[in-house]
Amino acid sequence: MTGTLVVIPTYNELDNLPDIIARVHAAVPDAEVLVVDDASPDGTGDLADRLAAADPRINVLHRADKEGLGAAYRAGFAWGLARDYDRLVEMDADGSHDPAHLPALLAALAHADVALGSRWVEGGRTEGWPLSRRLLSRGGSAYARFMLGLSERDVTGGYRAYRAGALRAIDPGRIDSQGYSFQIEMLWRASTTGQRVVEVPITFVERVHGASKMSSRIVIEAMARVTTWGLQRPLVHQILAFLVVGGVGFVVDVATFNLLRLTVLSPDHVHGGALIAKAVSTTLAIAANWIGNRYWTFRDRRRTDVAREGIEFLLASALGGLVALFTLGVSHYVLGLRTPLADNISANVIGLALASAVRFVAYRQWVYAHPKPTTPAVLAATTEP
Ligand SMILES: Nc1nc2c(ncn2[C@@H]2O[C@H](COP(=O)(O)OP(=O)(O)OP(=O)(O)O)[C@@H](O)[C@H]2O)c(=O)[nH]1
Ligand SMILES: [Mg+2]
Repeated sequence: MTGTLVVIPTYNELDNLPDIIARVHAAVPDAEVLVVDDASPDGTGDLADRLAAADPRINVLHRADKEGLGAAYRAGFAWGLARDYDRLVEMDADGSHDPAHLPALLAALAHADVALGSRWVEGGRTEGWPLSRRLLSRGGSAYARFMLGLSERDVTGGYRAYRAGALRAIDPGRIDSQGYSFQIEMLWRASTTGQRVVEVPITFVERVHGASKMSSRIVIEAMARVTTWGLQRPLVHQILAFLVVGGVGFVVDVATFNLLRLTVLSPDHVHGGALIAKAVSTTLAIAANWIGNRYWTFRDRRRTDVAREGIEFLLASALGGLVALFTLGVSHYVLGLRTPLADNISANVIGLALASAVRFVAYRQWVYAHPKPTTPAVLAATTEP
């Protein structure tokens, strides 16, 4: 069978279902609809059966238990792929996803494999959402984009159209997320399987009837999963490890400095004690950073020539120090911001951030630029004539 299948999962959507299906057919008359109902206590499933009996374009898949949005979509997509629809759409029943956007989403499949209904691109928006909900959605998308290296703006939305081939490649059966992370994982798999993804602006309308099934559990599931997936990506792992190591180095620096000043290098007894204490504490902090980055952050790239790595690491760290000094200099002398607060911000907030960024790039692109050759490569290189 060819054609379009709109999959609509429902749980207690009695007041929304007839309207949403009628609007789907008003927008795309020949679309087929599949209602996937998880034994809704309010009788949504029975209503769907009655609607299906009166209209051959409507189908119903009954499931015995409420198992979450992810499970409902997996079953609905499998149903549609088994019947060879060539375009499959996912859409909420609660009216948040306006069927009037369907033609635009389907049209986008002419030159893409996946079309995302997007609230956060030019022309897209939300209606009736409080600021907190908008921030949660945007923040969640931003976090997932960073952790997973996705380029789309709206990665949690649930209004999407897929070509059948793309859906087969994504293989929803392999996805085990339930809530929002189902949508994120679908998109992530679309990206890793090389699908062309486009975003189509939509207006997202807050539901009018019925209760939201969104819960803190769903948000926590999404955060935890995205974090776990992201940490498996080398760059994210490196950035986070670098920051942790830097934090430890900072503690070593401050603790050593104060310990020395309070004991053997007290300024009352030793002339220039503070300077010596700072020199010692900085050296120790750089050493701590080196150990942490060599054996953790960049462990798969650490070099056999330890001395050379150490010298380069020291130079890269010094470069970071110069950047912080330069930032303070510009702020203090060029911009004339001379209050203690301004000095602190330029040295310890902006300067530190810039210096850390420069150090990270220098470590990654220079000191630890090359992955450690694997043993067979080393052997091959050394046995070559
Ligand atoms: N079959 C099935 N459908 C579900 C389940 N949970 C939610 N749904 C449906 O999935 C769609 C989205 O759920 P909503 O409760 O609107 O969740 P949301 O859109 O993330 O949250 P709100 O914006 O607050 O509405 C709706 O059509 C629900 O009826 C479930 O466990 N099983
Ligand atoms: Mg909703």
